Amino acid sequence: MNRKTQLTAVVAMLMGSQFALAQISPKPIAEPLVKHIFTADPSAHVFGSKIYVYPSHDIETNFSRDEDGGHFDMKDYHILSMDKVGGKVTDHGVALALENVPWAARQLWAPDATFHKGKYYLYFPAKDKEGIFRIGVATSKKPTGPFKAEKEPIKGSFSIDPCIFKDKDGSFYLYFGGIWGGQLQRWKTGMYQANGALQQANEVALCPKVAKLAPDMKSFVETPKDLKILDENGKVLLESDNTKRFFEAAWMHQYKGKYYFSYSTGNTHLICYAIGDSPYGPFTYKGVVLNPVEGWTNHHSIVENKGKWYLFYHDAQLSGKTHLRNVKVTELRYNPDGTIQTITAK
Ligand code: FUB
Repeated sequence: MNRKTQLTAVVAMLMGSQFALAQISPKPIAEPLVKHIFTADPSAHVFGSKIYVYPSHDIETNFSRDEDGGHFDMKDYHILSMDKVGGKVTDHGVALALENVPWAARQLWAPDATFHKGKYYLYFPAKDKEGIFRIGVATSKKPTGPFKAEKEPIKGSFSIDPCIFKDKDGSFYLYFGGIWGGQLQRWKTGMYQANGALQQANEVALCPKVAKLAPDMKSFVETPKDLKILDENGKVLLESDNTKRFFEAAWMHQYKGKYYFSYSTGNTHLICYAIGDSPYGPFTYKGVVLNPVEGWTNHHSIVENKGKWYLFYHDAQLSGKTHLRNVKVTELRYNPDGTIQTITAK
């Protein structure tokens, strides 16, 4: 074998090995829904005959990267719509801007939306003027806005990543919470404590929160409750179960009469899910919906349209930067026993 043939053989061997392919050219399974702006944290819903996506709108920022997520410095929301998955995606422009939220100072993070009695409701987290994350609500006659924000955040709300869920009896529940930059660890006592510490490895993991909404859709009827996630043996997850325990990005959906609570594990970058029999839980951990994507964060929503189920998610394909993400969609499949088939997106 001469030198040229030897070299060609080595390159061919490297390119042919799984390792080389994974390292050299990871190929994502889906393309960004839009490329003209950065978008993240997609909450998808079907209203009428269209799919609407309520994402965060990522932007470049002067804030440097920190453990509190200061580099996620979003200032408005844009809503996307499409007739079907794979169809043309429309960006409806600014639906709500930070400057029009009287109580908010910065960081419009992951939102969600719902429809009730002729109105659309947008739920969103932002830091108030004291630097504390609260959850606000804004309303519109149209799913694409413009939305008008309430003067104050929802009383008794805190932390981030609201998910609004309508149960079969017509009641609405708000799920929320996020650790680290999302400040959930500062609310362990029910009061805000600026120095609230993260859990130790042997302590019970922090729970996401759930509260039932009042008929006005702008207030809670109760103090937010812990949403318990148990392991296969009925034991509550510990902080050290960090490939299973909740970190942020709550989502709730129903499938064949069961409640599916899904969420990100944060620093282990998975979207996991747990199944329960009531909107309040308890939930039993079942597995992974989505393996880690490009970028630090992982965030998703699950929605049915025209007889198929879809996972909306994000990665950092366009920018390669964790705080400049792009939303995507792929089909999600259930096994006959109701478990979800794990998706690997890259
Ligand atoms: O987009 C800002 C934050 O990043 C979200 O609130 C988290 O879920 C993570 O995706």
